[in-house]
Amino acid sequence: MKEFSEKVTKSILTGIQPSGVITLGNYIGAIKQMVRMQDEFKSYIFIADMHAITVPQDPVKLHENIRSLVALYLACGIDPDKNIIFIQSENEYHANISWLLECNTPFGELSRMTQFKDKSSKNVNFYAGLFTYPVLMAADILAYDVDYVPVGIDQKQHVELARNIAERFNKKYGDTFKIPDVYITKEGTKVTDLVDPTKKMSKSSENPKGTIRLLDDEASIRKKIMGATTDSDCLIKYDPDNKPGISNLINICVALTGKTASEIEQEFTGKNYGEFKKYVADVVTEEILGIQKRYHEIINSDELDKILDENACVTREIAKNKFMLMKHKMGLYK
Ligand code: ATP
Ligand code: LTN
Repeated sequence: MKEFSEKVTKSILTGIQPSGVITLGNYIGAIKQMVRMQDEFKSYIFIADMHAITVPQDPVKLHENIRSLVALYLACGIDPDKNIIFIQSENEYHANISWLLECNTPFGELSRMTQFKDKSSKNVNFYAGLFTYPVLMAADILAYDVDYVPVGIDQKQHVELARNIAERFNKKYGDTFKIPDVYITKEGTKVTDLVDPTKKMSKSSENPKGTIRLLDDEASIRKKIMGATTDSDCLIKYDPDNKPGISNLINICVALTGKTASEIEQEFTGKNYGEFKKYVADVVTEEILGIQKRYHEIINSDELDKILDENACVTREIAKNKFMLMKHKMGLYK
């Protein structure tokens, strides 16, 4: 069985949906943070594929996205020796735990989830899974008795629901779950859409020109950056309110080079937007081409399958124990 290093005591768990190829936004805002956290925490990182099917998915594309997301994680520096990376649907106990939790979750509490209200109001045809999704998320979290759940602010309400569900279950049936804390990931590193810099860059975005995906080819990455929306005053200055386009490009450079915004401003004093964009394109392509090189070595390797098979076993064992304990507490045994 895989063991975490003895030096780390606190644990985290986080999931990302394979709803498209991950973007530069996901990389800068989430994955780079996970890489930084991997020496400090026991980390469970999983591909939330059962969450992805709460909205319609093309099966062939979904399958491709799942495998490619795992390979991208590894290529971005998530170390399989320090993290347990796994695919949610490979561990049937998440769904089993979720059902027991659903039967302990008031309908009214789920009706208050803002993400459900948002997503269901945009589409007349939505499915029951979209409504019960936060309970599956609670199951993902509570199965592993983790200390923290790092998520963006949009997921905070779901983690709070998981805490409520756990507290209520513990009270009703006796101590069963550790109560996790939400760990809000920094907003400072938000990357915005290149065409509409007031919007978040998002992997399910419909406009490909505004989004850089980690598997885009070099020419198209350069083209998207050179075509990024800016403004007409020709000043390279960090000012997110008045110059969202240029500020987004500066943010990207800060995240990828380690330079400060004012160092970048100084370096480009008196230069034009074309020169600056060319620099941004060089920085981004250098980073992404390095990731792609590692990705292509990993995607079809036996190593990937070995890691996923091993971690499916490890996580199944942990989640199975939790499921058996819950069943027992609820009187579901012969
Ligand atoms: P979707 O389009 O499917 O909603 P998304 O690309 O918006 O996906 P999520 O799957 O919701 O991303 O988020 C995965 C992680 O990436 C979260 O931690 C989130 O905070 C982070 N993230 C997503 N987009 C950005 C962005 N543009 N800038 C910084 N961080 C981001
Ligand atoms: N719902 C999250 C993904 C997710 C998750 C989780 C995150 C599913 N299960 C458990 C943290 C912990 C999203 O859509 N970003």
